[in-house]
Amino acid sequence: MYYFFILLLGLATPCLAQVSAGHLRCANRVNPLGIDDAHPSFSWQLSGKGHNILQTAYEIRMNEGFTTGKVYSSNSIGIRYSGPPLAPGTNYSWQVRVWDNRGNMSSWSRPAWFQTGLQVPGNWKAQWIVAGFPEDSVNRPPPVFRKEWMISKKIKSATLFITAHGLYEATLNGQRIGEAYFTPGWTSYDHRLQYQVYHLTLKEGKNQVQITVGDGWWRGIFGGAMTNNHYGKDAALLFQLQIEYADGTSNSILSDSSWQSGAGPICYSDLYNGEVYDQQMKAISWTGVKTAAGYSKGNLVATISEPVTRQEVLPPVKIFRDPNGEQLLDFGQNISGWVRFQPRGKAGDTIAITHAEALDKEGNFYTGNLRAAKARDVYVLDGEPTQHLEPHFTFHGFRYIRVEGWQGELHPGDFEAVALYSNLDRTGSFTCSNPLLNQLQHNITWSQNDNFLDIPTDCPQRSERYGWTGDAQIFARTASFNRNVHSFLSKWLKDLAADQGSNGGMSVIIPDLNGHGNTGPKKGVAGWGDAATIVPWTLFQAYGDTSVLEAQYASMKGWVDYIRSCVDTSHGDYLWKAEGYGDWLAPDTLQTPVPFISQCYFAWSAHLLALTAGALHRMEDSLYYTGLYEKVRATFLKEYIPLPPTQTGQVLPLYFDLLPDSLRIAAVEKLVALIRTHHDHLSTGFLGTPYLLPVLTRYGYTDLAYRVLLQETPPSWLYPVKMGATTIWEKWDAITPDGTVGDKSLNHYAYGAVGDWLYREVAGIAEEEPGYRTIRIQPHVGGGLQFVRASYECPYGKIVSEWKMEKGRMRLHVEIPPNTRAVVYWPENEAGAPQKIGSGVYDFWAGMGAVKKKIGLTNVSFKEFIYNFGF
Ligand code: RAM
Repeated sequence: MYYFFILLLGLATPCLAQVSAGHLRCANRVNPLGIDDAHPSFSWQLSGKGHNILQTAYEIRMNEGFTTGKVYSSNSIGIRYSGPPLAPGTNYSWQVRVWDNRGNMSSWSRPAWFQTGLQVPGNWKAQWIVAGFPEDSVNRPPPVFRKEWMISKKIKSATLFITAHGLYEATLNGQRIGEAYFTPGWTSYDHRLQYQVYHLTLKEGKNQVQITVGDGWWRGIFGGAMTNNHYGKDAALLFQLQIEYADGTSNSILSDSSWQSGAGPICYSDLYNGEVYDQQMKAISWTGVKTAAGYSKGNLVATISEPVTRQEVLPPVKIFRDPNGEQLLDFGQNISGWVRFQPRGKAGDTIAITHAEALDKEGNFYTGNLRAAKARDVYVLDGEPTQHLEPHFTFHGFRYIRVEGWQGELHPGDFEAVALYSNLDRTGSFTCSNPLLNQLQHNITWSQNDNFLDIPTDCPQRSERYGWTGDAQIFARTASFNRNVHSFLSKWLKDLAADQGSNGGMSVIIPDLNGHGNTGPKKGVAGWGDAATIVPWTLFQAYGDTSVLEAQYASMKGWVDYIRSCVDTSHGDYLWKAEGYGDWLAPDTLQTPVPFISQCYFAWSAHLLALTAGALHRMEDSLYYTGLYEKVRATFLKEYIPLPPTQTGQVLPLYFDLLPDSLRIAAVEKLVALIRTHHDHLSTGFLGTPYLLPVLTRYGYTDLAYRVLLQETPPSWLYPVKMGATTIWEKWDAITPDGTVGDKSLNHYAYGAVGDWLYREVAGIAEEEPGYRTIRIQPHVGGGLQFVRASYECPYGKIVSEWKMEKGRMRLHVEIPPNTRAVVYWPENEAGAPQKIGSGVYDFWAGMGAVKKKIGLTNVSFKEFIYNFGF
């Protein structure tokens, strides 16, 4: 039994101090460059002393003279710009002030700014250029493009708009431009090629830019078949620099036929195999360039997500020789990125660095799970005292490296592993009294880091690294706790929509590497294609942003209509029998039938679409898809009762609420029995795993959920932890107890989807309505945990939920940010009412009498959880 209290924060404490507005975001980012949205969104957070701060009004003003005037609204996130049309390539600064519920007015916030992009293809004056020299068709060294020019006036500002077919790295007067790597990123290039915007510091006199364009996803070797030229044959550059002078004049430096090109010191580069770099190549022999008038500018779009940047830099924890005598370094953490090192050797020495995730059973360097990826960077040294070396247009998933060709001793200080991934704000933290669970959380966050390299990938090491849709949809909820994935996943969803088939069908990977040119019909796989509905819905829950739903609506609808179109309804049934991957990698010999899974997802997607239509006030659609959902569900009940006797066979219908009350109890009991026959172990694969513990908790079996979570023998989450994993494995026993490393990835975030349960149910932080305007705090004690500390930076600010056991009682500590409310549920409290302490900080003490009680099924209706969004 749970009591709940609604903290109506608008009521209680008297006015103590001024309110202020800070943490300004435009389009979810800090001072973004290159905004092409005509109505970018503004968000801010309130702060102030004392309890119960709510916003009652706001005013936004811009340097251009635009002001919203005082708007009576409690909204502080996602406010759309509503002023006069924004000009291209222009810097706008903005400020906000707010009024609170005690009549306080804040002062104007510190200014924030954003710079608009080029907005329309017609504003691109630059021309696409390609190398003018005959290319070595085997190695295809990335071309270097060069332009020099003089400046004789005082410069006011210089703004660069740049993109490439391939991956570019640009320097201005020898200095790298910007901190972004793997630009322009990977998108559905035919429809959406991103450009980036940089503010440059030019000098009076001679200026020079050099841009190297690597093969990347555009034309490099990529995909299981190790073929190249997926999007085109040439590496090409588009460069437009707008210079404003102090005297009010301006001019542009544009990529055109006046540029030069040459082969540079990077002799070879691709994402899987690695890079070859010749330090001895000192001077580039320059020739002209060719313009490529036929290359499109119609697909150019502004970049909405955060760039990939350098993140952690790790020193080696061990330098050693393996039993085979190979020279190895261990960096102690499985990462995505590369190794930066101080070369030592003489002219002509060749150093090769190969990357691996693991050592084999005998302790030897193991690359058997990389498939065709060579993951090898090769450097030919010039023998001169020199700076550090590192690759440019490749990345590797690794913890260990093998060094070949090194003369003499290796010094730990000469090597470091550089993690590279999308620079998303860290939003969540979770720690508890169980070190193994803390390591699990560590592994989840690292698999997220390593696989959020511009797109959400399945794995970062082998010759795959695709945006597998199934993996992304099951992990999205967890991902949104750990980091701010709002823009990152919104960007990927745009590619999902762009690559969707004309019939709404979907490739299982996005961007659709193999079928990107296909504008006709495509097929679809349950649990994978459903990323089209589940990911937007997940973002809506986390960020309260209906614009994601709006932007994806056609795609969501397209997907559900696609499934509907596969169904033969002539006998009144709505049965989707699609084949697919099923409960991928489920360890049980008895597998959950794929058509059953398809039917579950058909219902779930129809249901989420109906809710989405409701949230967007499309009432006709809402009714239609609710009706469709009911029919799909009715067919499900007709066809699939009794449920397949697997854990996933119970979990999906329970989580998706496909069963009438009369069948739920039996399904829950069956699930419990199936777990018991597996000696309190899970037996679920990719699709069943994320919902297993949430279902157990929902139906009052939190104790059992903890037991399953805390198992240390496979299949379990903690078995890899006990085996020394530093990331989440693709398969429960990717390394078997005798130390045999199979052919599976050791860095797949899918099973890390349990992270959602850790935040939501163990720490008890959840959205009571989308975007956390109302927060639910409902921790679940168990598993012998003595304390849990979690925090989550929601759009309004920081939420904290911490609990600890003290002398048989539970102390719950809660903090919630201004402009939110919370509903706090906690175990029956013998001690009475909660106490408030400090600003937005609350402490509760609960007697533990009720903790072990099962929640009656009637108290926990699915509808409460899913429909209770307040609209
Ligand atoms: C594997 C991928 C991915 C999974 C698919 C079905 O090759 O690694 O994780 O979604 O297959």
